[in-house]
Amino acid sequence: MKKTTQLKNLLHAKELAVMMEAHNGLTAKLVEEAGFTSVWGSGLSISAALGVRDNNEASWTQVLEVLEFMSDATTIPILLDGDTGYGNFNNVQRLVAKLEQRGVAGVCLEDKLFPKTNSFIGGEQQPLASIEEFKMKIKAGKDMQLDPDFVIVARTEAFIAGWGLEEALRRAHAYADAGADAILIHSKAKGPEEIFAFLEQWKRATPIVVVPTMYPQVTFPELEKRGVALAIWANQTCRTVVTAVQQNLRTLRESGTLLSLEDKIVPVKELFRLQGMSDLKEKEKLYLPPTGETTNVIILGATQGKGFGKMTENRPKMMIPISGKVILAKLVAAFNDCGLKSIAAVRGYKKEAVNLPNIKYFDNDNYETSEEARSLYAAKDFLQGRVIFSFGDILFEKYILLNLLDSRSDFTIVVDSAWAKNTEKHNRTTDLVIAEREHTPEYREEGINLQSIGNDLDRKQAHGEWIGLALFSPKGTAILLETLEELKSAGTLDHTSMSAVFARILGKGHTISVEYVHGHWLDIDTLDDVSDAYIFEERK
Ligand code: SPV
Ligand code: MG
Repeated sequence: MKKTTQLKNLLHAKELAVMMEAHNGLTAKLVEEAGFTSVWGSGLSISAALGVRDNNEASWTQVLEVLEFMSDATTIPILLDGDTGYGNFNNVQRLVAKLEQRGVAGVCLEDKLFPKTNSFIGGEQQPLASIEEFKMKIKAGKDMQLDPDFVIVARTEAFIAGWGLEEALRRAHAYADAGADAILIHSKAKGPEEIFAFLEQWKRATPIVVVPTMYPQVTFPELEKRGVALAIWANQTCRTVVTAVQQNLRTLRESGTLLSLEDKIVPVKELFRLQGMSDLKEKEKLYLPPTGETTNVIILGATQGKGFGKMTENRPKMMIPISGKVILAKLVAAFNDCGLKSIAAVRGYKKEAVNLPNIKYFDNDNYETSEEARSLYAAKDFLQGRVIFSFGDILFEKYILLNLLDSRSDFTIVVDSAWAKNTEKHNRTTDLVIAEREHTPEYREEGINLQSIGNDLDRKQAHGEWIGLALFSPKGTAILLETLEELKSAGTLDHTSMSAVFARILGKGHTISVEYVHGHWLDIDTLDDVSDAYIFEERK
């Protein structure tokens, strides 16, 4: 039900309704959670919470901002204490329009003069607005509202200003005549008698609202029996906050330890709950691409590498420095740069030399007699959820990783189509790829799947080379793990390369997507590659 309609219904229900004060989004939410059915946007409390006086020191748009947070945080209606309407009829019209836009269900306007002062401060000196002028303010507000259920409460301060019952009634009638949806009759007397006297005389259908701050002893049945529609508990939330903060801060100052408060204050997670974090978590699942922390990266770097001479005497290939940073550190930085923080490296040769921080390590101690599948299997605890697989001896441009992370396939491998032109590399053993089609500028529109992969394919037919980067969806990772387990049971895990693992996955009928690149990466297989890598890195 619309908030305006809810408020209107509360005013016209048979039972007395109670409206509870709030002064920001959090307290408005707490009011709703406590079971109240409407919120009083108290001028006193909102200004107190802003650290200013209840004298229109906060501008009306500043109040509006607070109201907007309160309205967003709640599903129950809010009645704003709109003071005098912050000006004349024109200001009231603008106020009503803005409140409607922000989902505030109604406004209460009082017959004092701008800038007002709180009713409990020197009340008798407070001048009242002329009845005629105030009536037209009410009418201007009513004429402005678009939603017929938006509520305008007219509040008379006749008792507050010391004018007595007759003036209070005269004003109440005039405001009801002007179209007010309810009359708030305010009093600062220590007992409810003058309010009761007013109620005795009020015979009209226009509902009556009271604020029993100064006569808190009055009971519900007493008010209900006399026909009050709504009682506003106008400032007790704010006073509760002040009491609790004063007490707890004193305790903290005196004890000097946070422990003195731990059992007296809500846990941080209660704040998260009130902020609706669970809702955001649900939406993240719906709208966020599954990147970042949920993707595990596994870097294979168990081998020494051949032909690097002294360079790999005391460290494996992935620890060779290239322009001031070892290859593994460069890889980690590249993954971090794309939001990937959960990174593992598989070590083997000279594993003690592999000691970069913030990486999880797995070891393949049989690195001398085993191949890539064995190393990957060593990291099987990391084969969970979405996984990026990377060789430990490659460098690549960031966009390659970003494009790979965008893939929605269960298996995606990055294939370099520039390989076909790089005749120098034709003499090396590489993981050749035959895809459905060659690399064309349009290939992304339809996507291309892998047909075969291996280092024994016909070079003339090959569309490119697998660069050693791959992405597995959570389902893909599960299939990968199952495939590795099968190889283990068959006793062939030690002698299986990664390309052979992909070939096996293909053989099971799964589809592997090809993400083409044309250069912009390199692998480090020889000493020449190391100097190429310097140039590659300097150019980046
Ligand atoms: C407020 O809460 O700001 C009010 C009610 O206007 S009272 O303080 O009782 O005047
Ligand atoms: Mg007020």
